[in-house]
Amino acid sequence: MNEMKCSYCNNEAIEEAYGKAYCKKHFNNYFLGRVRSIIDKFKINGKIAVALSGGKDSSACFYALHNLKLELVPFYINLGIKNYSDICQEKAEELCQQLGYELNVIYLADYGIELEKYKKPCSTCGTAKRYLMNKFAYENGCKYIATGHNLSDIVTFAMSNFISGNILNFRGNKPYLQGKEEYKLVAKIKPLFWLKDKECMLYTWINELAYAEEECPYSINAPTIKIKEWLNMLEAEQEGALMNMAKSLWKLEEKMEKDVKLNLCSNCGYVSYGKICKFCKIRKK
Ligand code: Q46
Ligand code: ZN
Ligand code: ZN
Repeated sequence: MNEMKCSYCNNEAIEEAYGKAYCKKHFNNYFLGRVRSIIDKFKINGKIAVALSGGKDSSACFYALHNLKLELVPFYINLGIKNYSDICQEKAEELCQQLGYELNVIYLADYGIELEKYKKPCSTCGTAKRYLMNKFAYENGCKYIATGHNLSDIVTFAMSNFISGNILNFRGNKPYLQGKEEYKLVAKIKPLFWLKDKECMLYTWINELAYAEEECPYSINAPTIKIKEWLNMLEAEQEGALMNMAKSLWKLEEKMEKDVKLNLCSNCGYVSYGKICKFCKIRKK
C-alpha cells in the first residue's frame, strides 16, 4: 500500500480531513488553527477557567489553549463517583504537571451531594457541574470558562434532544455564550466546537497528553451512544455533515435567542431562572 504524504510537506500523513492529508506537525497546526478561529472570532482575551474532566477532550482543549499562550486556570470537579472520579482526577493532575500548572479541585461532596442518591444522576450532575464551574470561575476572577465539548458531542446532544421532541433544549449550541456580570454569570467558550471526536483523540494521542480511558459508569447504555455511532457513519459517508449540522444549530440558536429573564438566587446569590436556583434545589433534596 502506498504511503500517504502530507499535503503540506513530504512527511508521512497520519490523518485526512476535508480533502487534505496531514503529518503530525501539520495536523497539530490544523487543530490549533480550528481552535484559534474561535478565540479570534470572539476576541477572547483574559483569564480562562479551564474545566478538566480527566477525559481526552478537556485534555486536548487545555493543551491547545496552552499552546495559544492564553492565561489559564485549570480546575477539576470531583463528582464522587466510585471507580471513576479519583482516576480522572489523577489524570487531570498528571496533565497539569506535564504543562506546568496547579490543578484546582472542587468536591461535590463538600456541597452535600451524592449522585447515587438521585433518581436521575446525570441530570443532577449536569446542574451541579454548570453551577460549580460558574462559581469557581467567578470567584477566581476569570472572564471565561472553557469546556471540552467537541463537534461530535454538540451535534449528538442536539440530535438526541431533537429525536426526543425537546427542540428547545438546543440552547447553548454555539462556541461562545456571553456572560452577564450583574448576574454573576461567566461567559463560556467551546474551543473544540469545530473538531470531531476522532480528531481530539488523535491530538491527545500524538501529543502524549495524560487522559483517563475510563467512562463514567452512568454513561453506559446512554441513548446518545447510538446516536453518535449513527452520526459518525453519516460523517464517514459524507464528510462535512457534522460541521454543516453544527452551523445550522448555531443559526437556529441565534434565531431562538430571546431575552431570557434571569434572577439572582435568593439562597446563594448566583444566577437563576427562578427565585431559587436549580443547584440550591438539588441540595435540599
Ligand atoms: S452527566 Fe452522567 Fe456524565 Fe455526570 S453522571 Fe457521569 S455520565 S459525568 S458527562
Ligand atoms: Zn506535513
Ligand atoms: Zn442558589
